[in-house]
Amino acid sequence: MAEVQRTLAIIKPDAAGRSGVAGQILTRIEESGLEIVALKKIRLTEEDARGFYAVHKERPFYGDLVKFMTSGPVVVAILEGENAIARWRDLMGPTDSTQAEPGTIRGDFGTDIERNASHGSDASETARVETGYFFNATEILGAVEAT
Ligand code: 3AN
Repeated sequence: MAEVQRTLAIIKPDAAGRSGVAGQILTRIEESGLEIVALKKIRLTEEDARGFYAVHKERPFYGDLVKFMTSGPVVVAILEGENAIARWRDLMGPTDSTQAEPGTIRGDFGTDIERNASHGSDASETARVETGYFFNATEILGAVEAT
């Protein structure tokens, strides 16, 4: 049986700032069978964004990425289901929106590699760190019983 996982989803400012788009993305998540077990709309501070993307701090795009991620509200969510990490990444499509097929979130709502509409954790350990970065246990459905 496939492992039940949790993964962090972020609807980035390019998508969360467009009327109706966050709702469409949340609908796609629910229609895919993934369960939204935590959800909030927030505006990241520079410190939030720098910390979240700390693994990329030596990369040339880091400054621009932090600027973009703080440019407007984001919607952050925890998704749960069997193989949730890979399933959410499949729904999003590849990091570079110009390479993403129509029908994927990045293909339909992203622009390029930076303005790519959404984020998803890439592995179990990053999912654990990333979900904990934005949510405490009392904000996650079932988390208290699950731990
Ligand atoms: P993903 O979010 O698909 O796992 P990562 O972890 O490689 O992709 O990159 C994190 C974020 O950094 C991406 N979502 C994207 O917004 C940004 N990024 C990655 N590579 C580039 C790049 N070459 N130029 C600009 N932004 C980039």
